[in-house]
Amino acid sequence: MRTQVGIVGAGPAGLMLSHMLHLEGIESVIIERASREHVQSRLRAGVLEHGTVDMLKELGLGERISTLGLEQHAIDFRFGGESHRLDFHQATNGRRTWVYPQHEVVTDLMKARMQAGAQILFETSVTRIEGLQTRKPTIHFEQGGEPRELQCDFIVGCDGFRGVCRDAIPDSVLKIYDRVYPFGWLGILAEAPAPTNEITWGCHEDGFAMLSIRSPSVTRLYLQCEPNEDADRWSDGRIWAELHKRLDVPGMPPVNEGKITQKGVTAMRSFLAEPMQYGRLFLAGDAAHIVPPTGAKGLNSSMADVKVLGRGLVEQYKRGVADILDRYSQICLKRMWLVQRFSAGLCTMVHQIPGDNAFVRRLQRADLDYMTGTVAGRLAFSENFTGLPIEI
Ligand code: RFL
Repeated sequence: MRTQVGIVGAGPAGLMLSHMLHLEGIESVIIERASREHVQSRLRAGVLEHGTVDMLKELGLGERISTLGLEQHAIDFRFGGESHRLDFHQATNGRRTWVYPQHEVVTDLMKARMQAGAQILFETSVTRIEGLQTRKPTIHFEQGGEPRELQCDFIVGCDGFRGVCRDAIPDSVLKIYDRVYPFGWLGILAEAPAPTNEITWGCHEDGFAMLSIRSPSVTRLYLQCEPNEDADRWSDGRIWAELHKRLDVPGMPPVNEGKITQKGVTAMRSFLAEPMQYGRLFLAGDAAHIVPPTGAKGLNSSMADVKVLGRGLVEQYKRGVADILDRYSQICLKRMWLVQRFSAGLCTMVHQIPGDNAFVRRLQRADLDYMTGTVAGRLAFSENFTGLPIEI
């Protein structure tokens, strides 16, 4: 088999890149380990940045977002027993975010790709990639128990944090930056209307909590917990009691209880691999970086990478100009370190960190006061949360 761009992974990054290339007449093949149903039903991210939504709309994928997406203008930070509403729409002169679940983004992308006759090999595992410093890099995979090969001009690793592509970059070249946080999130989906349309963050002395509307009848809720917490130790009663304690404040509608339909624990990690390219291999999305979910940057960062890479590949194929491709890692890393800074900073500001003393806790409180109570603090949060520009 042969193609122009071989893509490993049909998550949001892989599907979006394949879609962008198709619109410019560039051929790609995606190889995906999981089934199509599995890929489309994975419940993950929910907040889309301004730039991500613009990108989806520009590429003809905006129809369902326009009707199902819930536009967000503010976050309600709750601490000290009070509500502190941070209006990022106002602070940035009109920038906003959308609540539109990741599985809906994937569904839109999958539909567009399938309608265009995309070549996606599902339930097919890539075992290794090689020849990255040659003009004919190769993807090795297994199909029906048989070893096969796909020869490409370029390989793009969109295979997530636990994929195989990053490992193909020699240890002497690859530098890893990693931080694992000493807490996790117990996440639930509940059949209950959210008490407000706005995302609510509870920064409580017993731990962080978050509430986000998913649809008029479904709420997504998170509670800070131990990093390796057993979700079964949390009865429904215990979950609702903690959510009320950490999120409810006088004068605001309390958390609405309902049937819990999904429950799971997410670990918190900051991770970055440098460089994001090696010879004819490019890494995009979670394959290159992970952020704690506090800043809602994971999916959005995957889209930002793909925007740069898509443009670089188009320049290369259409005009023979390699400038963007050559600088891909440099362009993405500059923005990604700013995203890491924001996500890690927010993560340590709002969680209770085991072992921290009273002084650190008062500093956390001062950070929250500054962020919500000053013009500069509100603006800094707002421009980061709604999405930093991509300088190509
Ligand atoms: P993905 O989605 O992990 O897709 C990688 C794909 O590669 C496939 N694969 C392979 N295929 C073939 N051969 C192999 N050897 C393979 N190895 C792996 C996998 O099956 C998979 O289909 O990476 P991508 O495309 O970079 O997308 C990244 C996003 O999924 C991720 O960043 C977000 O979900 C993170 N995230 C959030 N991001 C946001 O922007 N906003 C949020 O509000 C937000 N909330 C979250 C999140 C992630 C969470 N979890 C579960 C990690 C909330 C949670 C709980």
